[in-house]
Amino acid sequence: MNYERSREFLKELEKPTIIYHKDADGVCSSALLQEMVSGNALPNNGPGIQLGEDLLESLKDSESVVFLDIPVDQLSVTEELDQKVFVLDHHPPEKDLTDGNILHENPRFNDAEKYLPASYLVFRLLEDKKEVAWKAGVGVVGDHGVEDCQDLFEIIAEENPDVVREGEYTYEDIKEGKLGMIADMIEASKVVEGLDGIRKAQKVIKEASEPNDVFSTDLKDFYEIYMKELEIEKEKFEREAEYFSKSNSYLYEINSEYSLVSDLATSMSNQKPEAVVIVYERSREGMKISGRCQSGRIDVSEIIKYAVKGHGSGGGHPQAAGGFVKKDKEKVALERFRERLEGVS
Ligand SMILES: [Mn+2]
Repeated sequence: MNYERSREFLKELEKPTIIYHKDADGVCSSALLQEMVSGNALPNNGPGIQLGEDLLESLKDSESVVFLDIPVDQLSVTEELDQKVFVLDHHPPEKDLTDGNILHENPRFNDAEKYLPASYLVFRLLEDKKEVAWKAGVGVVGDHGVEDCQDLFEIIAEENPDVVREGEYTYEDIKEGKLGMIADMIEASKVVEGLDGIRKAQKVIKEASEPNDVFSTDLKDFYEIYMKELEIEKEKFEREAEYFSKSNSYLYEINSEYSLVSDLATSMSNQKPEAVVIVYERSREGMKISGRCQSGRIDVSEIIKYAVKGHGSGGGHPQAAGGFVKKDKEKVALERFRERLEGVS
């Protein structure tokens, strides 16, 4: 990651369109980048890391493009753009896109083990903007990146001592504090209002001058709706999930007007770290799946890949993974889950 080279490259861009990942890190890194470049910021609008056709088409007319927190090296979008493109990402890279008009920065090119979320990287690009360090803190805690970003939290503790106390900065402490709550509020905006919610959250973070500003916005309402709905689903999970005692596993179908599949899986897994938790939701398009096993006792990524094989896609980490099954193949996938969860011990 060469900060000086990135600054030079960004200086040459006039009003780039900034495409950011639709999560707390994407929201915060784009709000921070708007401190140094003027340009519109839009969330990526496809499923997962994808960009919708309409968004990609509209990018062809913009002067230049910045991709933030999106592993576009796994997509083919940059091949379709001939203007200047800056890619700033921290996901495990598949290839280096740097070439002619494209500058691709990722700290993992030099150090595969370093985990520095996009918000941290953009904050470092800014230089001398300590008053907005807390925005980077929100993105970093949203991405579980506190450990490798200790220097950032030292700055926040100096600037906002009421928000982060000086000392050791652990994920648990930061998550439980105001910065963690703001990260959850951004997530809640997406769950409750989808992309509109994410856009509102981005605007709120961009305009806020201190963390407390965020607590008197729409985001607070989204957060309350979200927490209430999550509580209802957690209770239903306890009553209705199929339990497989031999493997200590749960299989649960969620049916909510909000998109809570992965949040419910995370939440139940926090309560039952030894158990395998599989949550799924059917829709007109097919079936979305989220799996967790906090202790790592059983590799959920492997189980999901097995269940969706030939009928969709899936993957992730051993402790946390996701998948999707095409319409009319839900039954096949569920039978495979049951077969595996009954058998594994
Ligand atoms: Mn990120």
